[in-house]
Amino acid sequence: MKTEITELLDIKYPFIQGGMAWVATYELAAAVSEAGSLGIIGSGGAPAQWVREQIAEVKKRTQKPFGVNLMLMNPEADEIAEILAEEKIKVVTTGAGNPEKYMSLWKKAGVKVIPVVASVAMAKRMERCGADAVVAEGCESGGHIGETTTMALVPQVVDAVQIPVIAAGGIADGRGAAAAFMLGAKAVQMGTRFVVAEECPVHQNYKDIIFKSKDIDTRVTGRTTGHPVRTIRNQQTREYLRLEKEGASLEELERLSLGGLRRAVVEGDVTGGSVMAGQIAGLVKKGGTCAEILEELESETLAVINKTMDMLIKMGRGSNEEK
Ligand code: TUI
Repeated sequence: MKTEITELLDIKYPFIQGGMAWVATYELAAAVSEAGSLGIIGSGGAPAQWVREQIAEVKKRTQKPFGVNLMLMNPEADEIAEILAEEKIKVVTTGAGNPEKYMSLWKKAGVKVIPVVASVAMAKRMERCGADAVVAEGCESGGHIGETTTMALVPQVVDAVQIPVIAAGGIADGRGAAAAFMLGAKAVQMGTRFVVAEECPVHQNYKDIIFKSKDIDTRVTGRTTGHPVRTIRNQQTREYLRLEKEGASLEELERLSLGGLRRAVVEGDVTGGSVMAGQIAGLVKKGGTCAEILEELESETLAVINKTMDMLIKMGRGSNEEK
């Protein structure tokens, strides 16, 4: 499935893995890259030294391209940005902010830069400052989100920029991927689908909650603080939303959520922790290795596109009839 993105990144599949905080460690990133896609280490709020070690571990395990996501609210973002340039990381994605100030540093080091954006304005700005592509991430995604859905955001971003657009948010199978291609995306980024991959080292409780979740099981906390975050609903989200409704202070809310993601991912505390996952979690019912996930995504996507071509022929609008 050659697209502008598979060519740009020198990968086999147009399905890349989201750089999820705490979740996307070297084990997952190396497995996804080795299987033929782009694995991405998620820096989240981790210290710079941790990021350096993770890069070394991926390099030990694969010769294939991989990426690092820089979460821009990380207090050590400046230092991590330097490391990414020093290590000549093939692809850097960014999240939760504007990476403009690092752009020339990365471009000089030959790093391909793919900011994650949640609006047309940010996509245009990123194109102007030299981004190689953008990930247009709809609010169906897990974790830190914007306002607009994938269905509405992707075609608007596609129309607004010349660089290739990668769709993200609410996609976990071939139907979603085919739909994203119909909207003009040149690849798809997935998070929740890769959380349950065999090679992904999150606590089994985290994977089990995803398998058990239904369509209506995610909640968005933090809308009042300006940092909306989507997670699977649990005791933590109930308590947070109750406090938010009562007008609790920022400090009180932060105290509640601090370390919640680590508690869920590492300790398996899926009731009091923060189980970040997208709205598509309800569709994710099996794990599999990264290689199996990618092969299945490819065959499903091609089957959907083929079915669409059959549909056109039945409608009397197949390419042969039109000639
Ligand atoms: O970054 C994400 N998703 C994330 S980051 C994260 S780490 C975290 N942990 C605990 C609490 C909060 C966060 C978990 N999930 N997705 C990419 C993304 N970026 N979504 C939305 C944006 C975004 C938002 C605003 C990008 C740019 C932007 O620009 C604001 C500005 O500076 O104008």
